[in-house]
Amino acid sequence: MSTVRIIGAPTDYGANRRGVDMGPSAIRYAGLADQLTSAGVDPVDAGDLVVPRAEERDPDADAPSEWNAKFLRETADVCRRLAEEVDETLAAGNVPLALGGDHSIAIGSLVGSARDAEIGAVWFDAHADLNTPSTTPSGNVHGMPLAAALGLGEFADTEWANASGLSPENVALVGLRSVDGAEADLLREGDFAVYTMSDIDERGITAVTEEAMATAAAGVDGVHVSLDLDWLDPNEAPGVGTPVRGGVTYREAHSAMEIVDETASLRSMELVEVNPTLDQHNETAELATELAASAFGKRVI
Ligand code: 6HN
Ligand code: MN
Ligand code: MN
Ligand code: MN
Repeated sequence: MSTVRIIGAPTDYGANRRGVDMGPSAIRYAGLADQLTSAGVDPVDAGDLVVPRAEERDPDADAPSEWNAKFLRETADVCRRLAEEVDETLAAGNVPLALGGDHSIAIGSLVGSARDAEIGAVWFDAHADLNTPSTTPSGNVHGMPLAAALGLGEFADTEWANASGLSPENVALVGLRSVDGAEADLLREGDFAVYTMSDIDERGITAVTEEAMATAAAGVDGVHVSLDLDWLDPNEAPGVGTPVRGGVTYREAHSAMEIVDETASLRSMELVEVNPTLDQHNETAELATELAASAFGKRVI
């Protein structure tokens, strides 16, 4: 039985709306450990990284003056520690499951997962998260983690951000429906496998996810799955800071996670952007636990 090590990263640095730092608590409270147990894996909880509250910090401290990236110092600090935890978890033969927090923590997950290996990544998200400090419309680092981990733009020389074992040919983005101008250029010109909601409409979630996982897994040691809960339609997942209409349904999300499990290449995973202050009754966190269970092998019978 494989052991899944849960690592909380309760950040609230990357986005405009406060509350996403409560994600790890909400996801645990929604029954993550029981869900993972019912999936047939053994959950071990490493607790939360210690993360200073955003209000105690100056969002502009320490960033190079020409960089538009809020809380860069704090984000770097958390991501360095998360990378260490993820690397150690893998070195011990276990599977890391990081809980956000905002999506900026993916920089730490990817760097840690790719430290001693070649990896692929599948990005289940309404957004591409490929902005850089010079292209971002918001200055929010949760819109930049994939660019950071790939060392794009200003991140080329940022040691804590580059995931050396990850390259664009092994990156697939699934469910896109809100992409900024510079991100669209990158997606058109780059080597990424790109699946918008229109592709899912036309081809179905099964074919799209199978292809995304196969592309990410080709020739590498394993795949990191990044699940931003705003990937789902806001009717299913209202507790997210940047909801976008027209997302995947509950059933489509489960089908995709079942394919993640069937592909048998899952190396590391994260659940991000759950903001319980925007939920009625913790439903987005609950959904996150159910989807994690599907990704780790839970089936009806
Ligand atoms: N997320 N593209 C927008 C920005 O500000 O860069 C939104 C990013 C949302 C990021 O949901 O993880
Ligand atoms: Mn190592
Ligand atoms: Mn998103
Ligand atoms: Mn995201």
